[in-house]
Amino acid sequence: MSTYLLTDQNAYYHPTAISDENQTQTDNQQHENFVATLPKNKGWRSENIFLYNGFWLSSDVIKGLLLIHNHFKPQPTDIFLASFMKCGTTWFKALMFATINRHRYKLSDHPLLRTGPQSMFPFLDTHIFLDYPVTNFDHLPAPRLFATHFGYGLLPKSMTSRCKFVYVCRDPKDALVSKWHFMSKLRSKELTPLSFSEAYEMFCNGVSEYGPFWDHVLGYWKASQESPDKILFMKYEDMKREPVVELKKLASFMGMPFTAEEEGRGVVEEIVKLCSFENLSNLDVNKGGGGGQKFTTKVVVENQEFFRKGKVGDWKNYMTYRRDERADRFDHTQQVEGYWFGIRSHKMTWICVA
Ligand code: PAP
Repeated sequence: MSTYLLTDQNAYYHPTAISDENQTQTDNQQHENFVATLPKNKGWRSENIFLYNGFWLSSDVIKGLLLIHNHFKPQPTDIFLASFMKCGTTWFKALMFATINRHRYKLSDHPLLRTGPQSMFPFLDTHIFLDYPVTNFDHLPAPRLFATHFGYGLLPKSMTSRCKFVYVCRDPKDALVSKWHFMSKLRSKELTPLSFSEAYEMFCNGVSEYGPFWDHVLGYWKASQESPDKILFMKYEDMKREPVVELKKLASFMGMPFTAEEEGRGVVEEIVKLCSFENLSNLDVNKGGGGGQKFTTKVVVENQEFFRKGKVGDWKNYMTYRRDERADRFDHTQQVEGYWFGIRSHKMTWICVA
């Protein structure tokens, strides 16, 4: 069985092969038949993505979503890291795991240093079916940590009403650039490459895996306004600018605030340093040294692919603010269900106005 963690530590997993090949084939056929009934569009990694309950999803993650609805048993102590793709999952995985487990591991000999952030806790969307027919997470110690890219409205009520969510958002222009690089690397070589221009148009039209971006952000944003004790809405840019302040906020929300004594010893700064892009991206395990994220039996992504530049504002190398008005389209035209949600990109500050 595939497990994150193990007896005394929440850090490693050992997926094994699916055992019943015949049953798997029957299930897969039924799933493909169902997906074939959905509206489809061009995918960024695979040939197609499908519109399911308002979000564009790959066939694999639709399977994961259905399994989550049918089989996942949320615990009130569960904490989810939710995000749109390329908005900071890897970074926040490291920060959340290191913070929650700070009494278990010495920072000088931390599992993050040996395995990388991807192995710290399960990416539920696909991990749910890595163990045929469905992965069991009952053995994980509380609080269990999970990551997901699913939009808020897609998740079962049993999860959203009982569990805590940390949502990390990022300037969509940087998320687009990051996603285009990432998906281009993973894109099947049998398909024609996706140009940045095409990706830009698709992203603006909401057509990308887990999109539309704005529906994703606003789903969590509105829920965080209604239930601030259940959903913490955070921003990649804020964590970059004031990591100590933001990490303290995150720790308190997760129910493990830093004590004055810990703050005095510099524990917050040490965790920030441990999880920094500079530190993590230079570790062997994150530089092609064997670590990776197993999404499905076929899709395994090496750790190094989750570290590129780690900067705010790389979009400026891809979009010209005034000349072609591309950036402008992101900043000022997004109105969703009566909310304006814009970015003053020149200052990198966010405005969210109801
Ligand atoms: P995912 O959606 O596939 O899980 P995710 O981790 O959310 O990816 O995003 C990857 C981005 O976070 C990359 O951004 P870039 O392409 O603009 O460089 C990656 O470099 C960045 N990233 C990864 N780790 C860190 C970190 N520790 N600090 C800051 N940024 C990071």
